[in-house]
Amino acid sequence: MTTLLPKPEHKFTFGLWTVGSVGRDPFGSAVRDPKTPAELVYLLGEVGAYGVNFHDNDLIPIDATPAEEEAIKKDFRKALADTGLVVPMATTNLFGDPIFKDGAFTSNDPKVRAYALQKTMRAIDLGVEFGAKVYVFWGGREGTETDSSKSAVDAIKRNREAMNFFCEYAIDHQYDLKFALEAKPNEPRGDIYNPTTGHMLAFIETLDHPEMVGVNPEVAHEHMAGINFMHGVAQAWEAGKLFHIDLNDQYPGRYDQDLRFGSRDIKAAFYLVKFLEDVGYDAPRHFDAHAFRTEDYEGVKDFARGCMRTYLMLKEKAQLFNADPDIQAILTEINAEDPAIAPLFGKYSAEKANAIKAITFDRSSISNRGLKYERLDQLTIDLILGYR
Ligand code: GLT
Ligand code: MN
Ligand code: MN
Repeated sequence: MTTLLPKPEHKFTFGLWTVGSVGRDPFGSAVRDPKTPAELVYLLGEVGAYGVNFHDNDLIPIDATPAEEEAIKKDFRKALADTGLVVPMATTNLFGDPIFKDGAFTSNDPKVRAYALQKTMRAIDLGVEFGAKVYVFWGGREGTETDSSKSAVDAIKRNREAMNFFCEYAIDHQYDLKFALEAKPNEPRGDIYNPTTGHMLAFIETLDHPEMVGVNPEVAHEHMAGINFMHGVAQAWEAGKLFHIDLNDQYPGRYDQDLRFGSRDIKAAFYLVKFLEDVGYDAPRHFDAHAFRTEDYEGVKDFARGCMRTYLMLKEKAQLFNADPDIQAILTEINAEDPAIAPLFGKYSAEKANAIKAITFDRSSISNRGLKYERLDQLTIDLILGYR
């Protein structure tokens, strides 16, 4: 057993907006007093996080004067130096200000689209100034309530044009920066364009510089849509596009809950952690979640510690799974190759095609075989619950 203490190599990060959430929701006002960005960095240092991420306006309020901006940056920089925290990721707030009520890059109003370009370029500069290597795009307002209002095809084209613009901007400034697109099906808009990680992966291939752009999948966003999150993550990984990840939890079919990681669907969280650890995912593990509205800042620390602790417990469980003789025996059995058939797979040839066509398959003997998945699944449950 390890101590389950977070270490820098785990790359556990939190957004300023996560531990900094004051608990506002559509029905109620703040329940916690706001903390400054520097204070939040000290809080994260205390719980053992590796890094902190921000939206431009989490750090610098949208109407800050240049003098205020400098003072905030100075305090923030000092807090980073004091705690050793780094800033691996940054992003733009393109959803909070009323100007973005009908979207940013996809707005019908060219002035809004130009302002979104300006705000994002400035925010990229700010992120790079603090060392960010990944830049996230979450288009929370890029959508509609009524599809009478916008062309869905124009929206794709406008989004593409914006992403191509930022890729060239980063190249032009010789920034060591990759972009990560984050999908969400709805909320705050009635519907959001590119609603899943799969949509984003397809969109990326249409860009001028697809090699600079990957995804930032979020557990809650795919669970809202009832989708198996780990499958989307695996698709992104296999495509070389898993640049970042937002870990939290969510009951399907509900509002965006951003629950503590692993607190709702522990089995899904187990398969996710096992996947990330098995493949050797090495980018930040970002907890994009917030504490219950019932909590004070001690509760916020409990929340942050809990996210990391659950991840580390599940990582241990994944190691146990990989070393468990009963589980591994079943996996070996169900993954066995057939030496007579193996040479027929792979790249097409006329000979292989003819050979496959000529085989007589005994469908009933093949399908009569029990696959032992019930036993395998129960062994997994036993393991997760600590009975193995
Ligand atoms: C917002 C959203 C998150 C995004 C953040 C990045 S902001 O909290 O719910 O999922 O990752 O813009
Ligand atoms: Mn997110
Ligand atoms: Mn979310």
